[in-house]
Amino acid sequence: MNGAEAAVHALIAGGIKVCFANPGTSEIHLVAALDRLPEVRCICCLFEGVATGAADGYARMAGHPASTLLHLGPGLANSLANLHNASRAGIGLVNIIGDHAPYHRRHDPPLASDIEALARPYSKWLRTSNTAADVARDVGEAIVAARTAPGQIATLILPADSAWNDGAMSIAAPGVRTPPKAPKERVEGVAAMLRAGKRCGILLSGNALYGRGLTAAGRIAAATGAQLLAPFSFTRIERGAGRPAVERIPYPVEQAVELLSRFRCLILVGASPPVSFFAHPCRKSTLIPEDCEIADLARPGEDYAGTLDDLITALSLRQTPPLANDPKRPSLPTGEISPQGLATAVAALLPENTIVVDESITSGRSMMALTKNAPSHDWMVNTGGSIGIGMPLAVGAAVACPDRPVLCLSADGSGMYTLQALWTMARESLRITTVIFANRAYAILKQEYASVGVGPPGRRALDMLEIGRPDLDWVSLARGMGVPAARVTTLEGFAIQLRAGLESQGPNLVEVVL
Ligand SMILES: Cc1ncc(C[n+]2csc(CCOP(=O)(O)OP(=O)(O)O)c2C)c(N)n1
Repeated sequence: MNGAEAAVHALIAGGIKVCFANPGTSEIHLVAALDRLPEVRCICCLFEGVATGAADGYARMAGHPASTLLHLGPGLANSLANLHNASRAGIGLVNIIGDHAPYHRRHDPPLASDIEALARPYSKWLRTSNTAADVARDVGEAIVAARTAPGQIATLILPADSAWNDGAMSIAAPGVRTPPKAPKERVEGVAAMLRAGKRCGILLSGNALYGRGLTAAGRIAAATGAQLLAPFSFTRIERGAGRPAVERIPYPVEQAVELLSRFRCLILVGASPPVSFFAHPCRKSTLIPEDCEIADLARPGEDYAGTLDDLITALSLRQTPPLANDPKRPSLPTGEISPQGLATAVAALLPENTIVVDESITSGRSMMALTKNAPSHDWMVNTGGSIGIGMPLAVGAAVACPDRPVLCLSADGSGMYTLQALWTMARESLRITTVIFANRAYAILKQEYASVGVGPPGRRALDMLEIGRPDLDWVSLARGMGVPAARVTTLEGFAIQLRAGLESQGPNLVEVVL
């Protein structure tokens, strides 16, 4: 068996089912091995940032990692922005990158680069497999690392000769490290804090925002009056009717400070104390009031749901059900397009079980508030501030959950970074409705410009903050990649296209002209 075959056997043994790939010559032996071993589904992505973003979306919804397959340093470099987002969020991902055989690299061929140096800042685990005999063990260890809570990026560099040489071995299924629960003293300290009756917020992150963790947190909130909070950047929230209410810390600093000023103590579950995205000449970086006490309940890498269950025991809560949002649908809005009207239409039409991917930036600021009582659904957002993740995340989510509709809400500027994802949606017939908010501007940057006090933007500044002239034609862009598309200019038109899109079994796109 050659190293490439051993790598794929090890991926299969480790439960990796999907590989988001953009290979090159140095990865051809891996491509051939993947061709022979169909247990791993290979999904071609036309830009590496789509591959890493899709692997992120897949892991968020499937609960286990996917792999990527990238070509040398330049392929990795193209993927880094979304690898950054995944690394900020604690997403598990097995990142496989080919390299030249060392005897060839010594001649400094055109595509040679220091791949380890490029990968290091984003990889919690990083290794080059130097011989075919090492490959299976290294893939197994990469999978264990990727699955280590809360999830880690494990990068394996596979030189071409390690892939093509014989003498490789297979491995047994790699184990999974069970995350520890928080120590008893921490749980008891937090229980005492909650009993003291101070106004508490519980800031949840990672998998505490869905499944068992969220249910437990909802029970604690119902019994103690604490408020559940999510960071502005979260991986996935289960929300809507029947789910506990969780308030997301807003992006605008004034609004975040105002929300957090309500609390005298903040209990952290895998989260860090909230900070503003950017420094500002007249503002502090931290968002919580100075007299607010912070308590770490569970730290990243610990078992959030298990720790929250322990907190329930420490508080002697027996059968308190979680406080849940009531079901409520607004009626369909009519008339001129507005952010509020668009959010109302989404709330009126969102099918139960939809996965919403939200990179709508300024156009979607009302979306989460207005969909709070819609039938239960999942919501995912950008986790590292590097824009261009929405459509790739949607690809990964749709691959992980083929029976669920995916609604991808994307601002036009953000969408342009990784629009190649549309082609993968068409190629794989993914059930994704993409809504593009075409305001033809980097609207948030215009707001930031106004807020830093540098005066009104001149023509040259505006040319860097507006993206019209020429106006992007999203309908043609989508159709050109095999995705049916329509443009709407009224709320009635939006509702018709959105309903049709969400009912369809394949990809489609709606361009909303703002
Ligand atoms: C990779 C990357 N490049 C640049 C930026 C800086 N940036 C932040 S928001 C933004 C523009 C957002 O515009 P759009 O997505 O159209 O949303 P809008 O603000 O118009 O609602 C840019 C360029 C970034 N965050 N990430």
